Amino acid sequence: MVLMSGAEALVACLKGEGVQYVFGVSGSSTLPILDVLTKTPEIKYISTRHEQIAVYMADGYARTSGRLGVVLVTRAAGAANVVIGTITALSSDSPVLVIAGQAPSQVRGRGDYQEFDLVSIFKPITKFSYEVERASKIPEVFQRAIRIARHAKPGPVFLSIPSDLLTEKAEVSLTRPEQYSIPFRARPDPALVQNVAKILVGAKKPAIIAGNGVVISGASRELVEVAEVLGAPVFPIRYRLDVIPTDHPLYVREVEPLIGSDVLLVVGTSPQDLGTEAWDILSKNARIVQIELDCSQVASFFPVETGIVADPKMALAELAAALKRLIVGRRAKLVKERLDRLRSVHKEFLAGRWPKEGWDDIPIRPWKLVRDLRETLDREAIVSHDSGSFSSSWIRRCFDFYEPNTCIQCLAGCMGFAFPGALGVKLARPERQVVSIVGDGSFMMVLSGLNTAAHYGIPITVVVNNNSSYMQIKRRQKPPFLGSELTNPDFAGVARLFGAYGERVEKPEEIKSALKRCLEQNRRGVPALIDVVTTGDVRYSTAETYFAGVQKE
Ligand SMILES: Cc1ncc(C[n+]2csc(CCOP(=O)(O)OP(=O)(O)O)c2C)c(N)n1
Ligand SMILES: [Mg+2]
Repeated sequence: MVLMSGAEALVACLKGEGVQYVFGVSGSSTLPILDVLTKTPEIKYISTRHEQIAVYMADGYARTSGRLGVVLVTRAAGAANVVIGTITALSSDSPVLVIAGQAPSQVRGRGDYQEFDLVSIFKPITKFSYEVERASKIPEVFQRAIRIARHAKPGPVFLSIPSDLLTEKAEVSLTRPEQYSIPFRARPDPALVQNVAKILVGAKKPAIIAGNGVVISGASRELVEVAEVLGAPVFPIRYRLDVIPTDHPLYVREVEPLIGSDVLLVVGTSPQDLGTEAWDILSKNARIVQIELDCSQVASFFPVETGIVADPKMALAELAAALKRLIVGRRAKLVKERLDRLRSVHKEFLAGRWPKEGWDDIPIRPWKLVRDLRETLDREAIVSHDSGSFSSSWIRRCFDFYEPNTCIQCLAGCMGFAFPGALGVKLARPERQVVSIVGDGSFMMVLSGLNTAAHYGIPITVVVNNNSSYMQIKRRQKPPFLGSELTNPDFAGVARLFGAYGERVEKPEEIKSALKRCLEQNRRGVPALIDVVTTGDVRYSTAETYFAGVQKE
C-alpha cells in the first residue's frame, strides 16, 4: 500500500499500463491530474482544441498502436463533446479510455453546476461506464476498465471521477498490468470447426463476408487461405476495406457477385453491418455460419447453422486445415472451377473499373484524384478516409489497400473522424506515410485539428476532396439542394495560417507533384494539406451513378 492522492494514483495506473499519450481539453475538474502529468515525462499530454478531436486521435492511435487510447476531459461540457467519438470507438472495437471530471462527491445528486449523470450517458455507448466512489478505489476501477477495454472484443470504457477524490489522499495498492489484464486468444471448439468445414464443403456457391474482427485479430492471411482453399469470394463489410489485400482476385467490392450464394461464412463481424437491404438479397436462401469473438454478436441478427465464438485468426487457421483435409478429388475440381470463374469476374471488374474519360477535365473528376493518390503513395501508406460519397463509392471501388490496417475509417459513419484519426495514427506509426482523404464537409467539422497538427508537429498530409458539397446527401436531393451546397474558405490558405504547409490544386496534372511536395514537407516534420477542387456535379457523385449515366448515353 502506498499513500497518494487520487490523481497520483490514476497517473501511476496510466504509467503502469504503458500509456504514452493522453489527449484532452483541460477543465477545472481535472486540473489535479494535469498537475501530476506535468511531473510525468513518460506520458505526453496532447491538448486539442475540441474534445471531439481528442477522442478521434485516441481512437486512431489505439487502432494502430495496439495500446490504449486515453482521453481526459472536464465534467459535463467536456464529456458531452466526446460522445460522437466514443460511439465511433465502440463501432470500431477500439480500446479507448475516456476519463471525465465530475462534481465533488459531497454535492453529487443535488443538481450542482455542470453536474450530470455521465455514467448513464456513456453506458449505452461503452463496454463499461462507472463513477469512482473513493480515491482508494481508483486503481481497482481502472484495472477493471482496462480489462474490459482491451480484452475479448476491445472497445471504449468510461470513468467519471468526482473532483474531490483527485486531491484526497488514500492508501492504494498498485499492481503490474500482467497481474490484472491477461491477454488471451479464444480457441475454437474443434467439433464446431469440423461442422463449419462440412457445411462449407457441401456448398455450391460459398461466399465470405468479413469485418473488423479479422483485422483486429491479425487474421488476413488465414482468411485468404480459407478463401483460396474453398474458392469463395471475400466481401469486406462496409468500410473495413483492408480485410485482405484489395488486389487479390477473390476480393469483391460489391455484393452482386455474392447473390445466389448458398452458404455464407460471416467472420469477424455481424451482418447487421451490411445493411438490411444487402442482407435481404443475400440471406434469402443462404445457410449461414459465423465466426465471431463476441458471443452477443453471433446469431444476433439471423439464425445461424453453426456459430463459433472464437478468435478469428485461430478459428480460420483451423478451418483452413479442416477444409484442406476435406477438399479432395471431385470437390477439388469444383473448387478449381469456382476459382477460375472468380478470377474472370475479377478481370472483368478490372477492365471496367475506371471511367474511360474525364481524366483531364476541370473541375477535377473524383476518379482522377483517387488514381493519382494511389500511384503517388507508398504501398504501405496508411490512409484514413471519412464519411461521404467520395469515400463510400470512389475509394471503395478504385483505391487499393495492400496491407491490413492501412485503411482507417469511421465505422460508425460519423463525419469528421478521418483527419484527427490520422493524427493519432501518425503518433502510433511515425515511420509510415499517413494521409487523410477527407471531404470538404467532413474536414470543416474538425478544422481546428490543424492547430493540433501544427503545434505538435504531427506530419500527416490531408487531401481535401473539395466538391463544395455534402455530396452524399446532395445526390439524393433535387435542386436547389437545400443545405447541401457549401461555400468553403481557401483551405490551403487556412492551413498556412495555422502553420502547416498548404497548396490548392485545380488542374488535374498538378495533383501528383503537389502531393509529392506535401509528403516532402511531412518528412521534415511539417503537416501539409492539399485542397483539390473537384466537381460538384451529382452525375459524378458515385461510381454507380456515373456508370449508370454512361450506359444510358
Ligand atoms: C456528424 C455527421 N453529420 C451528418 C452526417 C450525414 N452525412 C453523411 S455524408 C454527409 C456529407 C459529407 O460531405 P463531405 O465530407 O464533403 O463528403 P462528400 O459526400 O462530398 O464526398 C453528411 C452530411 C454524418 N454522417 N455525420
Ligand atoms: Mg464534399
